[in-house]
Amino acid sequence: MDSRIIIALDQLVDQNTLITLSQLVPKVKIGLPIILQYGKDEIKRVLSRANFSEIILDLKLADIGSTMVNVIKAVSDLGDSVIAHAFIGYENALDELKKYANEKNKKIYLLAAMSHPGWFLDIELIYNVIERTQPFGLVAPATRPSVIRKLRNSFPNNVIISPGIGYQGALPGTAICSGADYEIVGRSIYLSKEPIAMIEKINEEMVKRIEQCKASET
Ligand code: BMP
Repeated sequence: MDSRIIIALDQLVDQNTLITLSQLVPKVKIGLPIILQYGKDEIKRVLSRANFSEIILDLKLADIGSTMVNVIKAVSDLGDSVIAHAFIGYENALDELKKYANEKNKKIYLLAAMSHPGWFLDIELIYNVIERTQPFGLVAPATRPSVIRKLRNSFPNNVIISPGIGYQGALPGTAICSGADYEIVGRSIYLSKEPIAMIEKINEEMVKRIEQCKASET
């Protein structure tokens, strides 16, 4: 099975490590902290020899449309897709972001619910925003499998990517067992002294858990 890990880079690893990681996992999520810390050109340089099939920009977008478009304009050549919060709503916010993203051939992921314990919004509140925005994908918390199941039932065609594995407590494979397509892993990898060995270990654990949950379904 191909790896279903998305590396969340909120702290930079060296270029050689990144090249090897890109041979092991399909996608990377570039965090705002490293863009602010190192600048766009340095991030571009570090990514240039890596071989990710998708570079997702996590610019923490939650604003009126015009501001979000300006943020993306500044760094859009870094990646293929952008994540935006769904709770901000559609008119003069996600509608404008969607229009700009379509023009620039960028995919949009809507963050439907968050992974940390303090998140308090009801998932049903944003269904209408998802329906209207028609994003490529959704971000949903690995720490809340029931939320992933609800989203998967209501939005069978969206790619669901899921943070919360490792440092936030969810075990590798749990989000995919609930209906996600990819699991986002950050600190467990970039803070590890041996990120390559760590990714292999997480991958193995993920595959094992997915096989177990598939077997229990049949
Ligand atoms: P980590 O594996 O280190 O917990 O990283 C998770 C990544 O996913 C971070 O980049 C974080 O900003 C992001 N994220 C999250 O953890 N929960 C959410 O609800 C939404 C996120 O974007």
